[in-house]
Amino acid sequence: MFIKKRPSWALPHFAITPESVYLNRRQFMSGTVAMAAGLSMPGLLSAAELPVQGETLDFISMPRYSTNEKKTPFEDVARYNNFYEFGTGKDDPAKYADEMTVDPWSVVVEGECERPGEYALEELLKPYEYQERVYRLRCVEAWSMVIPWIGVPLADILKRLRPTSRAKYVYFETLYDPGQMRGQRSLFSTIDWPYQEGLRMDEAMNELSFLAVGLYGKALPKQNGAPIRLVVPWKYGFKSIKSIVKIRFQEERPKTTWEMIAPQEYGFYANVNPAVDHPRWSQKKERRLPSGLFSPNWVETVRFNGYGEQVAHLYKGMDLRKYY
Ligand SMILES: Nc1nc2c(c(=O)[nH]1)N[C@H]1C(S)=C(S)[C@@H](COP(=O)(O)O)O[C@H]1N2
Ligand SMILES: [Mo]
Repeated sequence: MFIKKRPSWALPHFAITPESVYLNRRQFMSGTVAMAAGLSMPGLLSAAELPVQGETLDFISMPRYSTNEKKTPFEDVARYNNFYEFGTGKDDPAKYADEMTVDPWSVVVEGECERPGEYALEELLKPYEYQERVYRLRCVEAWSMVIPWIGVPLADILKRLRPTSRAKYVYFETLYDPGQMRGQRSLFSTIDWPYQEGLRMDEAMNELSFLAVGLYGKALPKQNGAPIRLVVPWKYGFKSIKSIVKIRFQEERPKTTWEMIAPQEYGFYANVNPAVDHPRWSQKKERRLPSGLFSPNWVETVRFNGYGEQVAHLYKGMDLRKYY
């Protein structure tokens, strides 16, 4: 069991209860309402849970944000990964991510906001009820999965940190610890660690942007970015940065890992777009996992990965060939 200490920088969480938690408290008081609505009982307890490896999480499912497509089996989601901190092979993360410790975990918040500090993960998550959202994930390498994530909307957490008017972008950083991440010890690594990503503020505040702490009803497997990772389903998978230890609000557009490695191939925006091919391959189709040699399961790639209704307005007037 986690022992809660309340450090001086911690927020008084009662001051910032979001509407959803408030509603759940009310439903908790009249349990029948919660039961009738099919909500997990009792919302209040699940709100403070720290995702613990291998343990199940309470959540409310969000059909409004979920696709009905066939889910990619857990075995594929947890065994076919990109997490270069543990090696470049697809099966390296599942083999070696266990060498990383995820409890305790804290996230440093800095830059243009009123509440900078170092937050224990459970402090950051405390006010919220977890949601389940079944999203498509489309990798720039032309494969895709359908994953039932568990987590909280990114906007809820960012708003609580009170970004100032100068905050135009938000930057994220993955853990840098070569002692625990063998890929960071590799002499052949092309990545200048730590892995870095970023979003424009309005992208980050979009209703689809999500911080996942679990999948398939349990805490995130380490290879999927435990204990907390970003999920931006309308963008290529590399934007969905794993194992986050830093969030920074800033005025300038951040440099991001893949853009720094090969700017002509990977842009800052990285919106899924079948009309803009990767210089070395087509982006018109994708292999939907599970995919085998004899049944590759190719499907058409859709603009914004099928989330145009929610996000197309963010890019009005922008030439997405130029801002790829
Ligand atoms: N820190 C970090 N985050 C990362 C990566 C990585 O190598 N390191 N790979 C990205 C890429 S390319 C993809 S497709 C997704 C894959 O997420 P999954 O393994 O959970 O499916 O994670 C993204 N986040
Ligand atoms: Mo990817």
